[in-house]
Amino acid sequence: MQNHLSSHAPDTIIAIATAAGRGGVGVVRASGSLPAISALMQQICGRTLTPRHATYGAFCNHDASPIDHGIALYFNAPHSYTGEHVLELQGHGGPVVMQLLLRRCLEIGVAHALNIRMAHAGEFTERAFLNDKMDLAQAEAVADLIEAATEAAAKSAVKSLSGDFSHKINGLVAKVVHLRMLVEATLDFPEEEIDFLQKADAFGQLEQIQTQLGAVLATAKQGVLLRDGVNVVLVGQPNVGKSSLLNALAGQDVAIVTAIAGTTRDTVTSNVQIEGVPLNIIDTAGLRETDDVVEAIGIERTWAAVKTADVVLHLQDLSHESQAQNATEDAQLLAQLQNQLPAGTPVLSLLNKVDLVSNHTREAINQNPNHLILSAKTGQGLDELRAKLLQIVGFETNQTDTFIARERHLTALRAADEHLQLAYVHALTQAQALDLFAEELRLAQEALNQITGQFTADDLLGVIFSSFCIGK
Ligand SMILES: Nc1nc2c(ncn2[C@@H]2O[C@H](COP(=O)(O)OP(=O)(O)OP(=O)(O)O)[C@@H](O)[C@H]2O)c(=O)[nH]1
Ligand SMILES: [Mg+2]
Repeated sequence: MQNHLSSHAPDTIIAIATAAGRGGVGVVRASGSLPAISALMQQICGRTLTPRHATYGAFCNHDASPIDHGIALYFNAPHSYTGEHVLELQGHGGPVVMQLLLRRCLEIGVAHALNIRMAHAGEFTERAFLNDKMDLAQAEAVADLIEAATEAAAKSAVKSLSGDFSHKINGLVAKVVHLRMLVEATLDFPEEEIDFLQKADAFGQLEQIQTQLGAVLATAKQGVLLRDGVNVVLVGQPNVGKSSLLNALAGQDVAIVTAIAGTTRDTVTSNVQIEGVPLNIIDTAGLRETDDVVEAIGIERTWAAVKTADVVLHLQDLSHESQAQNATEDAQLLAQLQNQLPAGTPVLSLLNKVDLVSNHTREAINQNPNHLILSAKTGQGLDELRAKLLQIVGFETNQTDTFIARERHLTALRAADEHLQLAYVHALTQAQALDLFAEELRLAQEALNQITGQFTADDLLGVIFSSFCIGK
């Protein structure tokens, strides 16, 4: 890893590693220098611990009275999570006991001038990254595993954490480096360059890298969906069945449903998953002209929710008595939606309450492929809706080798892809542009390296690790 170690703080950091609140076990973790960790062992456990052995005993206060009894674990550098000397005190999981242990550690730091301080969010993992215990994509996967909202997301995070994603990136980088060497060697012999490159199948190699990168990008997109989930916003006129649909998708009564138009005022969100993709389904107040102050505020909130949508579901009521009137209003609503939404946000038309209409009407609508017909009441059409949602967001089911990924990774992969394309253009169109070809390859390599953290600005590292929880 480059340059990061120089900024490595020598302080010893401590934190409660377990979640806030009460639990069977609570863990205080310390990582840092040998003198500091040794002092903590001596002062709290009363002895020097054998590395990687569990030792049961009292955790003592300054007057030797026990704060708690528990298991102490010492990991000597570099054989620890952070690569530094690490001490873990596993006590009873109460907030006060944990605070007392933490305070004791800080006291020992002050008494022995040992620079022991509270850890920042993600600082243990940041040190693991700085000490080459893991690369940046793996470090990010630690946070993503902890945050995973579905089983599929957790499985993908473990894959990234085990290095699957990094391995693919490193494989690509190795191929780019090989090609760069070839091209740069050729730069010194301009008269033979094209011939030489052709013999070495430089273009074949480039195409192969592009294909491989395309496959990684496709998998990474799936990984981003699993990590970030999708915001699905339900909109429509009052009474069309938005809240009923939310309840049907959630499998429980989260929103109030009545036959009174204007029932929903606040937006109501429910988290559901389809094939492991986390979805936030957001029910909103029905859209119409109103003099009611509360309803008007609700409608403002609907428009605010619409702006956060990855997908909008525009619900319409098939059973409306005055179809013509409602069709006009729905057409206006759709125009308004398209006005408010960022370009490209998909809007799916749903015709609800199909259970109330005649076979004849149903068949007529079935001919129109732009609508999904369903009944929030009977559940008819819900499976089609789920499948359609996955299709719209681009999730492919039955993918077993998905690793978790972030928008940042997609940006880097796309940048690498663009540089490879430019490299191709330079090499193909102008024989004398081989230095540009080489330069684009270098830039592609740099973009790929951002994913694993070989070339990552310190401020970006700050952003990444500060989103972790404290103690990790
Ligand atoms: N028969 C039938 N009735 C439905 C269906 N979906 C909703 N309803 C009924 O339509 C009425 C309105 O449903 P809601 O889910 O409250 O409608 P909404 O769009 O949330 O309405 P607002 O909150 O007022 O905007 C209720 O009486 C529901 O039971 C359906 O598929 N079939
Ligand atoms: Mg409602």
